[in-house]
Amino acid sequence: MFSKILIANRGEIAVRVIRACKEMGIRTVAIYSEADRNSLHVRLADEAICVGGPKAEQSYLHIPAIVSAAEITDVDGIHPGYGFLSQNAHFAEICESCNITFLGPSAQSIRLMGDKIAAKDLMRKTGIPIIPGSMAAVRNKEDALNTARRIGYPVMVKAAAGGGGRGMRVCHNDVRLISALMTCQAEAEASFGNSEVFVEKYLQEPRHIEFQILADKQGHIIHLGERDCTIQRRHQKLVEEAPSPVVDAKLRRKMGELAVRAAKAAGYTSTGTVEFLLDKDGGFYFIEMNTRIQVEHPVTEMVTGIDLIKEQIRVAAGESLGIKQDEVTMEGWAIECRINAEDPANRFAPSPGKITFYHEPGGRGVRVDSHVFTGYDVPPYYDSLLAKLITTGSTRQEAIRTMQRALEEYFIEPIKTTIPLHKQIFSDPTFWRGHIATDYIDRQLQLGESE
Ligand code: MV4
Repeated sequence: MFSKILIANRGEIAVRVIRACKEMGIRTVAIYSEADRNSLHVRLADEAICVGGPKAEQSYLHIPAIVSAAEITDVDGIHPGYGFLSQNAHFAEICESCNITFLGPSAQSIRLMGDKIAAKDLMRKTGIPIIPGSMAAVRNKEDALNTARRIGYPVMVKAAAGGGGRGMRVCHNDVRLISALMTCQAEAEASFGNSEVFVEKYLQEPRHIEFQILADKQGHIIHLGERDCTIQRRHQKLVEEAPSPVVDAKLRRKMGELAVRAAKAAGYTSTGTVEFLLDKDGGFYFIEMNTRIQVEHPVTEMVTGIDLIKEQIRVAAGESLGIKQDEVTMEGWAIECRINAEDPANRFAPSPGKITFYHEPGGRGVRVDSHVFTGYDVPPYYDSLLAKLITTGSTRQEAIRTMQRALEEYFIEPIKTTIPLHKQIFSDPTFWRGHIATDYIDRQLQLGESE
């Protein structure tokens, strides 16, 4: 087992990993930027090293500084969290070359699943349903037009190196397709250094259903059920829940078996997530596999009782899974909402600044994963996530009612947050019915934001 782990991240996920390490008797090293000098993860870790300036490129993305910190403190593992370097195959390779275990899958799995075209092709060969469309990167306009004619409009143009919805465009005709190709290729080159794009059938109002995977280095792979992440805004998830209100036991078995088969085909180890789109008549299609622990992992922990960070550390240390597929149970319901430092009444404009009064909800059925405290200065340099509020209940209704009660108790002053938006969502009859569409935020809450 590891004796000391460096957490190459910040915010709530760094706190989450430090907590798991402490409970496992593993010493921890925090890295921080100059802007995070007074942050909670620095205070909770056994050791802390400043790796550079406020910008992510100067610190949390600065591989030489992070590896130096790991060498100086003589750690035997690095946990990347999510975002930053968590899906950077080059970083994973550098860790391994320094004889430091990267707490995640192999660099090869990261690279393979990072290329959405190669990942789709592997799934097609493995017999996993994929969305009809181009089998390779679009070569030219004619190629794209031929694909669109074959599958029929509307179609979606997606970046091969994208993911999570970044670099996507919906097209309803040839003219829009041609212009979307140009913009997507340019955006993809700028954002990912890879201009490859592909075309696939646009699914109307799908549900985003993802399966949590846990795989050890001895070849055992299980799934821990699904999460429904359909409420998103501009591909940023806002609310996640487990189980999904639209997945029954039969569909869960079918999708779970295919998620495990996808992970096996990718030679996967560690925690991972296989993402599907479920359409209105029950058809489902693989869209991508995330090779990191995800923001929304707590809802799976709450209904299965499994600590995913501890399992991720155990399998990285070479231990076999301590649980078999038929021992995995899902009890009750869990819902998570993301409390971001953004103003939903002002086009989700970022709202950094000093927090002069902070009070977290508590009581039965409430979990808060956060790094925030009274006096904390929310920096403008990183993503806006302040906290994840997770509530549980024996039924979905009870979990929602507990969420409504918890949101009433949550005070984060004086900055703007998404708390008012969540109060609106959880009091909306459409949400209570569980039949939400993908443009829910824009349509149902009249926020007037078009994609
Ligand atoms: C799609 C789609 C419709 N058709 N792909 C992909 C990543 C995920 N975050 C959003 N993605 C989508 N991919 C095809 N071919 C619609 C979405 C989508 C979405 C899907 C489920 C739930 C919410 C969504 C919000 C925006 C877009």
